[in-house]
Amino acid sequence: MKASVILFLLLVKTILGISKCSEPSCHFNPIIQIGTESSLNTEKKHTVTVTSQLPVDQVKQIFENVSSVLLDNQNVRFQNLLKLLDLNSKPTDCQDLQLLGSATSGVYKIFPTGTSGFLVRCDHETEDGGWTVFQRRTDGKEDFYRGWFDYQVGFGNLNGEFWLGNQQLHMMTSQGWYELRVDMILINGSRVFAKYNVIDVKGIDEYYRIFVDGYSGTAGDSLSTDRHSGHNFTTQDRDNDIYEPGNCAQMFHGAWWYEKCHSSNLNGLYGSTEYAKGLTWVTSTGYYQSVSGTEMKVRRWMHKKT
Ligand SMILES: [Ca+2]
Repeated sequence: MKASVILFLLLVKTILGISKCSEPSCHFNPIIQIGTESSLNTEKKHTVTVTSQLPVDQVKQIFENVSSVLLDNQNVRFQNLLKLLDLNSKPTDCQDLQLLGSATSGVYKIFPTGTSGFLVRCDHETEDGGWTVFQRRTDGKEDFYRGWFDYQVGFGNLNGEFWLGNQQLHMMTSQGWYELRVDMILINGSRVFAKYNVIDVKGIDEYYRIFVDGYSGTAGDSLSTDRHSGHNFTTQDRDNDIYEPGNCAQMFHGAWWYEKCHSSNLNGLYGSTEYAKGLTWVTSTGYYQSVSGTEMKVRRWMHKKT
């Protein structure tokens, strides 16, 4: 599988001849296929096929039709896709690292577009690997009841419990098209997951608002509903939710994309069985139980190719 992926990229790179092309409007004749087997929503498929002799602007136009919620940062996303085809460029996420030969889960440095690089945890085991992990709870040792700045820049230990940082999550998910996977361990020890075909996290000016869509999995959907998708990030010291009488983060001991207030709260109080304060994922735990472990991770669609 991995060998075929690299062969494919080399083939595309050769066909594209990117390094020989210096004109901004130069033509190329690629066959780029990006996508997943499943649909973005019930109407629209992810797969975008670009064939022969299309000018760059036309290719961009095709990408623009992929999803209305991902229209921001078109140019950055597109340029990044081209950069991915250059195997000598710096890895922009764990997907790149995997394509470059990394096979072991652990801590690595990545260089998303527009950043000088930062450390992340890569999961190369779950569902073919290539996942960049941005949240992890394992034992309750890290304090997750923190303020806006801590959630903006990240905290914790990449080998233990951590939040990577809203800014990092924004930079990563703006550079391409990403899917989201949430892995959870229930208190009875069983593992469940929720996967979403699309995740996009806006910048600080838009309060790190999240969009998620395209659920599949075993945990049930407690994130892409109206309660979370399209809502701002709120912390105990920064009330960006739409609950008028109060701050959802304060009420439920968390920090999350709250509406008024939540059906999931994975940055909540570890182990809590108080109403809606724990690490709840309502479709799996209800409001009076916590999950005992979580990992939230993203991966570029480029993973899926033929
Ligand atoms: Ca409020």
